[in-house]
Amino acid sequence: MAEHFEQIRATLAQQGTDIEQVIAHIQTFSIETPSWGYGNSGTRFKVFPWPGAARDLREKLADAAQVQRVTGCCPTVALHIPWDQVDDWQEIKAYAEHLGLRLGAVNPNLFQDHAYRFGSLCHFDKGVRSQAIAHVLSCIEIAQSIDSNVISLWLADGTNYPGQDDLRHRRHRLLDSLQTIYAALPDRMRLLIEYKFFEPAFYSTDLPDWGTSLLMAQKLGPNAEVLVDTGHHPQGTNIPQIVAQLLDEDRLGGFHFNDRKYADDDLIAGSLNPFELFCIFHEIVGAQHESNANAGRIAYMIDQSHNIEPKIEAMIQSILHIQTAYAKALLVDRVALQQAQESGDVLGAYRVLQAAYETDVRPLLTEVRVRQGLDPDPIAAFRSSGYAEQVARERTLGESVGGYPGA
Ligand code: LRH
Ligand code: MN
Ligand code: MN
Repeated sequence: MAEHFEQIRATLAQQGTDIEQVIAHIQTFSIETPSWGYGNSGTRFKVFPWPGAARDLREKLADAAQVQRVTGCCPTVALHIPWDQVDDWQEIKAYAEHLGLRLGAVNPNLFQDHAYRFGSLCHFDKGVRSQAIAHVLSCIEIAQSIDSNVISLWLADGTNYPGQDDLRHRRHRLLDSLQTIYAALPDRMRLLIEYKFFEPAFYSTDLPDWGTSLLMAQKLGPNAEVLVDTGHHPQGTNIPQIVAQLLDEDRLGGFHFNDRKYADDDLIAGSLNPFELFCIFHEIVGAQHESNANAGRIAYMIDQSHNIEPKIEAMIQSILHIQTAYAKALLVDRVALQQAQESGDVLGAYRVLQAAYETDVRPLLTEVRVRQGLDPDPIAAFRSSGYAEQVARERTLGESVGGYPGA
């Protein structure tokens, strides 16, 4: 291990990079986990209850604290309202802090009320639009009261059949609703607009792609940005290029990481396509090198709902994959890359990237963890803690409060 670490140090030194800089970047990199990833949820076919899965927000936070304990890089937890509806937010905030956590992005739920059959912010009925707007405004208030400065907005709005509704009118309603929401946004708060190309609507989706989200964000103002959920693109979409474009437009708000093979499968981030994840981080690190301001304020979040996997371990595994992808991107020899690019050396440039991707960064991440007083193997640390067995004994098997679907 030590020998491998020295090898990485030497390779970086040859590139003119001090390994301490790389370590410092990894140490300051944090990822937000979602409250809804800790409760029982599944597919629309079946929810298989996990023994000991969290049943309410306090238990979800307790589980998130375990993820933070073994990884050291997940200090915040995203909320979904009303899945996480509580009476006293100050009490929950204090509880989170007692666990060493902070409350993160607030996600308004605009898809599970009966009123939303034909949409929420785009609905033809002004009354429904007002209900949806009022819900987002109440989420802004919650965010303010818990010192969170991110609202992540995702709509299930769309149509199932051509002609079902007027697509341009829906767009006008969307913009109008978003403008009302944006006007209520406090200065320091950001509105992250998430897109998804299909599901649950199967003919048109009102926010289907990054371009539409970007247009909306640009019309709203500087505090509106785009949220890239990695599971929300058609097959073959070049997500790293979307990331590059958004960084260049100063509108990359954040990520919902997860992996998928077919559609919005919400699998462990980096489990199926780790190279794509690496390429995403390569774009971000490249922008960081050029002091792109946007690259420094990206909200890195996970959005996964596990059905058959152990939920806490799946979350930790995702973190490890994301950290690995970032660490590898930090190793890219940018000088050599630029030289190869500018001399038309197609394969040479590719091989620079490949050299970083193929580096075993485990010794580097071990070093980072040991310096933070963590176990080099967070999954093993979690397993040996006995926490999973303890909560399986203490928490009775049951449906979680909130979750998706089966909530
Ligand atoms: C929609 C989505 C969105 C929701 C979350 C539960 O597919 O990605 O972010 O809020 O899942
Ligand atoms: Mn998402
Ligand atoms: Mn999704």
